[in-house]
Amino acid sequence: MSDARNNPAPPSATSPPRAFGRTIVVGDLHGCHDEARELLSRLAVTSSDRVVFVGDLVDRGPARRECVELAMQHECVLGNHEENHLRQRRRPLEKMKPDHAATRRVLEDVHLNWFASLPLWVEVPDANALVVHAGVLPDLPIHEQPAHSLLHAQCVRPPDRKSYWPSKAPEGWTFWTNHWKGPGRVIFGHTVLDRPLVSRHAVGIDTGCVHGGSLTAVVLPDWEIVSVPARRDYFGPKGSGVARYPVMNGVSCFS
Ligand SMILES: [Mn+2]
Repeated sequence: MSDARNNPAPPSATSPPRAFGRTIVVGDLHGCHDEARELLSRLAVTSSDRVVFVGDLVDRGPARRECVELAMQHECVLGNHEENHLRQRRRPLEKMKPDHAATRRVLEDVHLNWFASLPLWVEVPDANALVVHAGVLPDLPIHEQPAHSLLHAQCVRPPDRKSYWPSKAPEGWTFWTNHWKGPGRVIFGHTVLDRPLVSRHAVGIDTGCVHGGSLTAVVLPDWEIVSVPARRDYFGPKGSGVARYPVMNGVSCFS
């Protein structure tokens, strides 16, 4: 799958040189606006901080438009849920999944146009970090990564470019973080984890807020992890009725 959005990288994909200030990367919101406000408030975000959302702002949770409008004030990478809304942009509401139609009813053109402008990755050179929605394949520079991998990567078997859900992965396919050796430490969401995954070359921060888990951020350049608990389970738990699969370093995901 080719995608011109990041080729060449848009100006927003690379941070301006900055002598001080943090970069705060925030996990999948899925409409969890109360928790997002609480997290940014706890971090005492100021205008000298850079805030980057990992995508999947919408669907499932209670305040989808508010999450989009919050992210529009900062930076965001495209998530597979935003991409899905772009692909369904001209589909009549009655032909969409009810949850997706509910999102579309609260969004306007300005929001979808903003989705269409989102980069597939953001670089934070000062911290040698890359922000993507889902993951990357090993041995490919970021600008050669397939858009499908950036949006969906979970269990892979390089050099094959396919990816499987952990629950559907054949023998020998393992979570992408086991394969990626840099360059750069990749911050990602998309896969709901039972706790943040912190490894040498990857940091996973989707801790399933909309499923009653928590909303997690990683604060650069110190790589500090900060989470706030979900106020409730908005969509149904990942973990009951779905199985838990080991990902890496003792961290499991729900799939
Ligand atoms: Mn996702």
